[in-house]
Amino acid sequence: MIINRNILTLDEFTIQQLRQIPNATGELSSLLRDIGLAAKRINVEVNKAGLVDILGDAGSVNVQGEDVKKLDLFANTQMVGVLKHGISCAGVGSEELDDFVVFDDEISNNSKYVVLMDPLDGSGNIDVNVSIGTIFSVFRRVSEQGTPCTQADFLQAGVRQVAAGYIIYGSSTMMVYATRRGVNGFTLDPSIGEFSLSHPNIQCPPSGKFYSVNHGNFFQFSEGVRKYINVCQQKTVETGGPYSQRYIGSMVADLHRNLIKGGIFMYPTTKDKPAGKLRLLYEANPFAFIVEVAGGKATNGKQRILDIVPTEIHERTSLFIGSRNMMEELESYIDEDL
Ligand code: P6P
Repeated sequence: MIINRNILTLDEFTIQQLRQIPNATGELSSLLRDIGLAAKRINVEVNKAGLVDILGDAGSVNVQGEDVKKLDLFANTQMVGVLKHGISCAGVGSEELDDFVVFDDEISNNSKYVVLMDPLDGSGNIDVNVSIGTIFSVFRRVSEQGTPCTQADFLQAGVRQVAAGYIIYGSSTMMVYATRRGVNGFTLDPSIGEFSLSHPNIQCPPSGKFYSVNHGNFFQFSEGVRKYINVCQQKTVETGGPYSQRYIGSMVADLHRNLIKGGIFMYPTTKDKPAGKLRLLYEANPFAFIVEVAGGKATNGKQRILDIVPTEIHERTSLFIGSRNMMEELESYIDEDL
């Protein structure tokens, strides 16, 4: 097997991007490299889960009321650690932390950014070896540099993100991140221990053949959503199908597939979850940013995800996200609900 040594590593790529931006300080590049380091450490534990006592429940419940897995806590510790000890982040919000954390040291207080994250999404799938992921969202702080970050830094509309991304721990380990300059994917090359550029300038196909939804909730969905799902099931070659239903119950895996191949992912509100299940700040927002930069769309059924102004850090939302043409067909049915 010949490995192309001309492939850029994540570090080389972020520095190359940095050189193209006048007056750039390198803080964002440094932050992305920090996240890449945490991802490599998480990857080691995820890949050997089952062999060591890191599987299973940590014996606690998080603010979401969900059983915390040992790997959840490990991933959170790794992500908070690299960001706290870096030069680019003033504080973090995390699915695993009740409230946002202010790093409050001189270098952190002088940092430009704050980060929101789901350190290990889909952790319910860890014990059955299904792909899981880390999700992150980066905002430029609105509070004064030189002072501790504040809640306002974290409760910004998603349109103000400067970067967002995810790491998928799957058949290979990939880091995908977006800035306004584009979406790029990096595959971890075990031979050099570096994320290497494997998917430059990712574009979400305007149409696809995958629709992703938990059919177990079908009769809890609105009439418009049910109509659209029925349309998906009746697609033919002549009408852009046939479609396949693909839903693995791990958001990072489902959305990564649909981003690359085209498709639509739906997590509507249900009677059990009238505000939706997925979290706005560290699940919906980062993926909405990535998918929009790649040419797709993301809404809560009524408005663009990135326009929602959050009111609290663990706020939930419904989520419809994916290929532009599929989203627009969905919207024509949801509009009937309104
Ligand atoms: P359901 C995992 O728990 C998660 O947060 C997402 O990764 C995933 O898309 C969703 O929940 C699955 O939820 O209710 O279909 O099992």
